[in-house]
Amino acid sequence: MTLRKDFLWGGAVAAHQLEGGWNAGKKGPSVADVMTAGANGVERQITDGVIAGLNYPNHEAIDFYHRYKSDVKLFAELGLKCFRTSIAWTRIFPKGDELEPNEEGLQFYDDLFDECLKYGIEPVITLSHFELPYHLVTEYGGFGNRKLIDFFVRFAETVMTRYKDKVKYWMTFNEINNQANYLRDFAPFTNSGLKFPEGATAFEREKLMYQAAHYELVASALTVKIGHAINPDFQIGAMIAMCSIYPATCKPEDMMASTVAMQRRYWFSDVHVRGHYPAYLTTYFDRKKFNLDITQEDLSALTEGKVDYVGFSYYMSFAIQDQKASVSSDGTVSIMPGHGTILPEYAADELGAPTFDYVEDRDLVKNDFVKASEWGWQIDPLGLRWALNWFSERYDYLPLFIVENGFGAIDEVKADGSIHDPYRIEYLRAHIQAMEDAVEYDGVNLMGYTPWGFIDLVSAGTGEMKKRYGMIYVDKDNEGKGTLERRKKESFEWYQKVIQSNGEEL
Ligand code: P53
Repeated sequence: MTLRKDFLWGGAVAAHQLEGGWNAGKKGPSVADVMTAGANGVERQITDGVIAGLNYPNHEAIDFYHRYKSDVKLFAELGLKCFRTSIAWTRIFPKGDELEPNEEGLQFYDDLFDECLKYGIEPVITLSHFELPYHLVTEYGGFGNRKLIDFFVRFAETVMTRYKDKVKYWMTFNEINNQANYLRDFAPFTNSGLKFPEGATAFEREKLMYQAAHYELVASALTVKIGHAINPDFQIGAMIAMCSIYPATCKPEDMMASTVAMQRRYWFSDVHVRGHYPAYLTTYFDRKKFNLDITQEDLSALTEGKVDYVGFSYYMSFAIQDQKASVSSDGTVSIMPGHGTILPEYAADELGAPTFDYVEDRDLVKNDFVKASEWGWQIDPLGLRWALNWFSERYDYLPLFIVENGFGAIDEVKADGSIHDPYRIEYLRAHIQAMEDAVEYDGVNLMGYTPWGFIDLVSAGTGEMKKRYGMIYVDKDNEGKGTLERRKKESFEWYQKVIQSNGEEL
């Protein structure tokens, strides 16, 4: 048998994408509650507070808050060994800066975890999954403010103490590295509650992103240390969004561009795992003259709170090409086809320079060797095996946990109510095969696999319902209409067998 006997087969969700009940049980608004519904190619709007008349899909989501008992029963039927969800920070500390937690919120998760444990389903908990209290944005500027370290640690300590006998597996910050895409508003806001002033330069955005990420890494390290004191059996991990960045060709400059791009997108896990900043990054900080607020005490905290495992999401791979643009004598810049928009802040002299600085929206190109989903996500199962090897070599075969993987697609309900989703089965099968190959042939140390959104939920990126990942269908559309009824898709029975056979029957 390829996989370990206690392999954690499961399913993954996040509180804000399925619970709903956004103001029930004294819950406060989170960053997810001020984001409107977008669409494929249409960004979600971040509004100033909740504005009447706009569509905020996370407010009701799929109403798991009220339906968790029957849903967990269905999860048990699917055969899940673990259930990855997050604790909505705003249920526990509605504004984020209170000294005392909200008992009603704590009770909800007690009940939810009891319900899971009743069926032998192990909860796997993310502490911060795009759910920062909105009050911390308006009053403190989100994680751009050092005070957030204390607020987060208080929240983490509260829930780790409360659930110390119910939850063993934890993760600190979901996809902490999404904000490497700091020129967009979405990731810095969802990761860190950052809102940039109108007209902020690329330099100012980038600096603030690094500052916030630093405070988060310190908060994470302190949490790891405190968590281990609360219960030495705790397994506390990082959570990284892994999109392997291939060189578009074997041209040496493309190879170098891919190396630097990987550093800029994945330094976060280096700090989580090794407990210190890598030289490639401190050199970059010096060159850019960011002058970040990083104290000696922070650096000690990082060394004392190294993670036990690396959790990561994997959906797609990227490709990068150097020589993004050519500059003509009049100073105008033309971009090669397939490249994003060139930003005026990124002066021509940076292009083709020996620094190989990475700008996510500018530098990535389409990979013609793979197909993409309707949302343009490039499907690449072998990229998952590559990623497992990359983490393993880099972190000396530390345990890895694939905590998200899946295929967002439009499903059709037939007249008889059935839903055939062979495309989803095909995607999952190929990725599971790749992960099993990585264990069997490459020796990676793998704890588990929890496919994303195994019950349909609100998309994080677009706020849509129709970008579905589930094996369980939820009757609700993009406008928020539907009965919320749950239905098994064809993939439900398929995944049931995969789990039963410990991944032998794909
Ligand atoms: P949606 C970007 C790239 C990779 C993963 O995403 C991402 C994102 C942000 O959209 O997010 C993770 O719903 C995230 C989940 C999210 C899931 O991937 O945009 O951890 O919250 O729902 C899928 O299709």
